[in-house]
Amino acid sequence: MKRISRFPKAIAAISLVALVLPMSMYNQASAETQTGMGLHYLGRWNSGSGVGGAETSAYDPATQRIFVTNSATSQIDIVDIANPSKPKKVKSLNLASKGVAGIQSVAVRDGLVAIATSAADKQSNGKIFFADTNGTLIAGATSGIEVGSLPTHVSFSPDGRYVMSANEGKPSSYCLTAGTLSTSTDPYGSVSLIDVSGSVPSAATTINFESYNDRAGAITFQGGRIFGPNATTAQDVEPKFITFSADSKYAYVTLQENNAIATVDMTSKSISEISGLGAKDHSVAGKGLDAIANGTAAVANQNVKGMYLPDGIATLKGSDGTNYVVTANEGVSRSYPCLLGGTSTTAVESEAQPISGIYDATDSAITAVKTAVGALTATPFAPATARAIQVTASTKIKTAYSFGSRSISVWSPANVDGVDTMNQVWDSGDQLETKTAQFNAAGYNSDWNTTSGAANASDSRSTQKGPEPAGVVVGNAYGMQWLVVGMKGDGGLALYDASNPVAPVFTDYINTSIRAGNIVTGKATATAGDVSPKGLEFVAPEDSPTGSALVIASYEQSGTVGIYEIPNLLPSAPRSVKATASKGKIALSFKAPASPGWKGAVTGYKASCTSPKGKLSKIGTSTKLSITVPATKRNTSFKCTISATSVDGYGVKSAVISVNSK
Ligand SMILES: [Ca+2]
Ligand SMILES: [Ca+2]
Repeated sequence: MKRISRFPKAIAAISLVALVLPMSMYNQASAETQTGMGLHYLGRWNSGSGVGGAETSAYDPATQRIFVTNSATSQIDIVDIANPSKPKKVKSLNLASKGVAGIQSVAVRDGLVAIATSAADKQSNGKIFFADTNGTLIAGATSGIEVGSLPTHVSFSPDGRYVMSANEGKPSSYCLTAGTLSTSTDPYGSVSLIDVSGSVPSAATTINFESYNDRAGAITFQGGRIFGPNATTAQDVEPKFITFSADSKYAYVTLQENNAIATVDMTSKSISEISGLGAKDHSVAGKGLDAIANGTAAVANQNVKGMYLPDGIATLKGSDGTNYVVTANEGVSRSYPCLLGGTSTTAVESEAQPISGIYDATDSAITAVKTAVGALTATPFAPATARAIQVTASTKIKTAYSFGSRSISVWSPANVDGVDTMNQVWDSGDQLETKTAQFNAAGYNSDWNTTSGAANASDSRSTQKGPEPAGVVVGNAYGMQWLVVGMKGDGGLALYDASNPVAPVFTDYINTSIRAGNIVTGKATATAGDVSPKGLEFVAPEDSPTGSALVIASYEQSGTVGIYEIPNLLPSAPRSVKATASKGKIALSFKAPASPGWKGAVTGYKASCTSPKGKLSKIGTSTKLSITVPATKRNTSFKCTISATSVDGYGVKSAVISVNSK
């Protein structure tokens, strides 16, 4: 297990400064120990299924159980995490007998578990199943509720009224039937709303994007992408992941392949906005990338544009109440028969092409890019070429648009403008790739080989999506807003303090992969640890079995769930302080703080008493401290401050007492 705090050892000395900081101060500096205010590994649950055995999890505070999608076996595994260091499986709910051939997502709220499933025919409509927290299907809805094609994410609205699914509607190919792209070949993308305010969930309202069919050009112009050959906008959009405004009035849904975010007006049950995201300019300082798989980690500026193509999305709240969304800009490319104009219904044609294979040799600028980073994959489709043309295997590009931006971005979403460009307020730039290079050199930009089960070579994914940030989750704890990013192509999690959402601060990184392990032959014992994080869940302290915030990460390649704690290092003050002054001593006694921080420990206590002759101090670990005082007159007044200091030295809280000498 690798675990890295956010600052180098040289800064450790600064932690002493915290002793004189104001009460309850949170200081960004941290010692390099496993005691900082960051992500601390608590435990792991192993599905035993390996790849696909644990893609996403939902936590129920009432039962302290997690519900884990096991798409390898078409079941939900119910796991007790009352002791997060030793998760134990309670039971499974297997849905194979219901015609389910894939489980994509799960959510839980107030005792109701919602499960997003697909049938063997991925183009047919999927179903949402509902169960109680013991894994019993809800009577009256045991056959599931039909939603759109391939529900890939399911979520409750914050007010608890709706369960919403994002239905990707992925094509099986772009091959034509009688001259057209049939909706049985490329189904509509959609979102479905199920009102769960009644006792038994009833039918879904499925909302498609037909009203945007005449706006494919506008969406592309505004930085989105509608590019499946012969597909209408309604067919081409692929809703992927949902987040809601805090007031439940709007949902924001990533359209991953389309490089866009759709706004759903929950009141009118309509799509009120599609916002294109544009592309990141990797030639700008601070926004570089490592586009060369040469075994060396080196982030550099290149004349390449990175399409954001986000998967995960979460809502951030500004201190003034402003609503923002944050996206994990994973990147995705299409690979289907007939994509590049072929007619074979079985030969897969891929959008992702090395720049060296599609650059226009008559253009000096792209030729220079090819010389620099020719193996980096890019698209021959829009925005590299005109949207309306038929792209073929011989289509050439003059600008390189690569997949994903290797970053997270914060956006200010619009709600009712029709088609627009999303307003970006912050991007992590090259920070994720730079930090993973620093903290995970051995596993840098690499995932695991799902056939051999072994880790791929470091730097091997640099020509594709690099660290591949795919999931993001936001939660509140200790008066702060936290943001966690899961990186599929790195294996690690990054923690940001996002209390100011327009300027999140990198705070910690953790990676619990084991490079020598194997995700195929070692899957029963999780020899590879946790590989390729996908679903992320944040558990607030008030809902947590430990009393501290938890992050629950589901790992799609290892089929494991990792549980991490963000400890509260902001201790409360020492309690029941007593002081007596006599015989040249001040004797102080007190009880330990009620919430002393990580693992119930504080580094120790510092008592300082001021007298007419100056300040006297004592540092100790005992709840009884004795301070020798110089000879003083009777009835000299001392004012004593007893401070409890957190284990990493930057959380301090104090109690004050006055005492007169006898
Ligand atoms: Ca579709
Ligand atoms: Ca490299």
